[in-house]
Amino acid sequence: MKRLWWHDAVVYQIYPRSFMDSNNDGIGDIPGIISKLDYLAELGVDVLWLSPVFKSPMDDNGYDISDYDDIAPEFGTLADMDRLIEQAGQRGIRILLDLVVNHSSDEHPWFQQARQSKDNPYRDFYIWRQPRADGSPPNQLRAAFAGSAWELDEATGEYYLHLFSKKQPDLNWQNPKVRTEVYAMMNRWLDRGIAGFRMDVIEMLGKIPDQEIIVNGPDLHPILQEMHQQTLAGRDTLTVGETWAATTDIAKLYSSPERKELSMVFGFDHIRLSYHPQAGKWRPKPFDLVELKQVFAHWQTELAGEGWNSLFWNNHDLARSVSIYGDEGEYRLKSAKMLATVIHGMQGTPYIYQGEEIGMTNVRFEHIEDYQDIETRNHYVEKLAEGYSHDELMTAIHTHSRDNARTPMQWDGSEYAGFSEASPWIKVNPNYQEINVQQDQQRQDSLFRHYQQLIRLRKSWEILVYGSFELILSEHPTVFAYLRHYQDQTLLVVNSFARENVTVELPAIWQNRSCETLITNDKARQQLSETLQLTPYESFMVILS
Ligand code: ISL
Ligand code: CA
Repeated sequence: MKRLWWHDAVVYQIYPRSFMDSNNDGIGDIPGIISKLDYLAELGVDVLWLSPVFKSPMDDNGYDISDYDDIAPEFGTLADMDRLIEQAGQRGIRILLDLVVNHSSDEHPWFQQARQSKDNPYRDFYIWRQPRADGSPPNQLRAAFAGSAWELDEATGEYYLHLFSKKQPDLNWQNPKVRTEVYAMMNRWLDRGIAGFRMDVIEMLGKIPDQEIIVNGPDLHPILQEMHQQTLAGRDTLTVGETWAATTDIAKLYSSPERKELSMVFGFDHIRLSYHPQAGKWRPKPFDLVELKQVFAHWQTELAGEGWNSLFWNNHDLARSVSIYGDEGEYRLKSAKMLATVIHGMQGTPYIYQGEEIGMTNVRFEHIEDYQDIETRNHYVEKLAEGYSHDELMTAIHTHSRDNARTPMQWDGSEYAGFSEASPWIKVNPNYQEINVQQDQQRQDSLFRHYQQLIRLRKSWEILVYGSFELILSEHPTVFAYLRHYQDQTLLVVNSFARENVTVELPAIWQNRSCETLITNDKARQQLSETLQLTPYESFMVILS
């Protein structure tokens, strides 16, 4: 396999609004990120992915862009962005920006033009359809943030498509002018010195709305190949697509190097295991570890040698991993280390989401008014009308609301957690006095240092980067164990998801081997016996000899 710089890279995701506020207006900003570059360099990450910082009316916290070439004033200026690229670069850290081009803001000049008249030159930048005979929307498509995906524009009497909020009209990727404009914009950012893009809902670009085909439409891969040709070709970039509907076969289409599309995609099959299969995230269900192991093993083995995996538990749309897969109580740190080891032990590029490195947890606001997220707010109203109870919805929100990931980063125990001196745009998680960077760093058993160590291991052990993956003990209900093989080396990674001690019998060929411990959240081992005695949430990585 041809070696590429991002094969052993670790990416850290920043949600700028909630990371660090430099000017005390309650909103995180780019100068705030710059002030924490030493912290990030100490962690050892290679890349920062910033959620959108472009000019935006902030209907969806910046995933609704009104000017792709400028920075939202609350986040800073273009000069701040240049400084960030420069100062991160000095520390060997590259910057990825979020490419949100399935839709723009309705306040983007393109849409402002488009809605002027049916013959405006920008009309075809968006997707317009006649009402049905009774005036109703063209079809049944639903928006991700509740309601119909079609909004009637009174002035011209047609509906426009918005798969997210009505302030996020979908761009028409069938129009070559849209594609040319987006590619030019991408090139301007790449020329400015960024290392690549995380591509928002990229699987929707080939949609055929009239057939209600939204993801994985027939033009998706041709579009991505054209995009690559026009922007990424000849540059040494990292690109990662957000693809909820990707199977492993589809992930290979995106990420096989010879197809020249993307470096990798985010697959979400593991995430969905805590969502109701039909009703989705607003009906949470406990995940099943045997299924979770199957999903990871499937992605690991299917993509091996053909595509590339991204490895993650968290992002700005998801629950905090320790709250879903680990323990928020007495085993918070220990289980968070275990979860980190699970991800960092596999093949692919690991992603760390801000606060994950100190074990931040879900938040449980009592009042729905304390939630700021458009998805949470809209679904609360819609689902209440559908007959869900308030209590049931609050439980779902406490489990899976996107705001779980968006409360301010907890830097220290001072008021507003050291994020800001002013009241932040969203309330701080009340647990900030126990859980914060300062507290963590004072501890002997720091989680930050566990992540630091995992990142270092990836740089020094090629087996972690290139070793093949083999699941063992696949039917065990509480232990996730796997092997990595590389040249004549074998790495064993064992992770207990149990709150109790467990004893497992090792497969015969791995019994009684001596070993070297690379990392653990408990005691180091020099020797394996026939059985493994594991303490609650124990986790370790050993090289077998
Ligand atoms: O989190 C989700 C799945 O339950 C969806 O709400 C989410 O909108 C979907 O994953 C797409 O996400 C991306 O595009 C959205 C934006 O709101 C998300 O923050 C972004 O990650 C629209 O741009
Ligand atoms: Ca600010």
